Amino acid sequence: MTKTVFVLNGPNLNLFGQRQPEVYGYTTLADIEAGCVALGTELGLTVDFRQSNSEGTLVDWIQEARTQADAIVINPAAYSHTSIALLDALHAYDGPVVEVHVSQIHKREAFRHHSYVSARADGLIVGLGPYGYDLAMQAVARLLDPKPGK
Ligand code: CA2
Repeated sequence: MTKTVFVLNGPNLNLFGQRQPEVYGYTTLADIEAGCVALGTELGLTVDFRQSNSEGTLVDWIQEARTQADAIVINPAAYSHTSIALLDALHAYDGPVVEVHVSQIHKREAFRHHSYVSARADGLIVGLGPYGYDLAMQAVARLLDPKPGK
């Protein structure tokens, strides 16, 4: 049976490719979704890609992942820096979690340097643009099916 990965995206990420290209580039969230789905096929993973501007909806999806997803890739966007609710929800989730940020948050404003979600994430990928999602997909594939010595 193929394994399922929830790729969850937080507030304003639907605007990728439409505003602030100097920070976030020209790739749209639809492009990122297509890349994740294609890579998922290569890796034998079913991708369920979602975006919400609502913190509560993201909490609901993380709770849904407890029974519906083998791993979570999450870009919590601005909720990274504010949301204990997302952290608590992720603490109730047993599978691998990889946190992605398209921009290099540690080169930006001080308020972006801390992520509550990082306290639960098994891995972090920051500053590598949309390619970070590909790396996160490869990371969860490896975490779900570890190779000896790697
Ligand atoms: O670098 C990332 O992926 C972020 O998670 C993006 C979030 C930001 O709050 C985090 O600190 C880092 C914001 C995404 C907002 O995206 C926009 C895209 C175009 C125009 C306006 C916002």
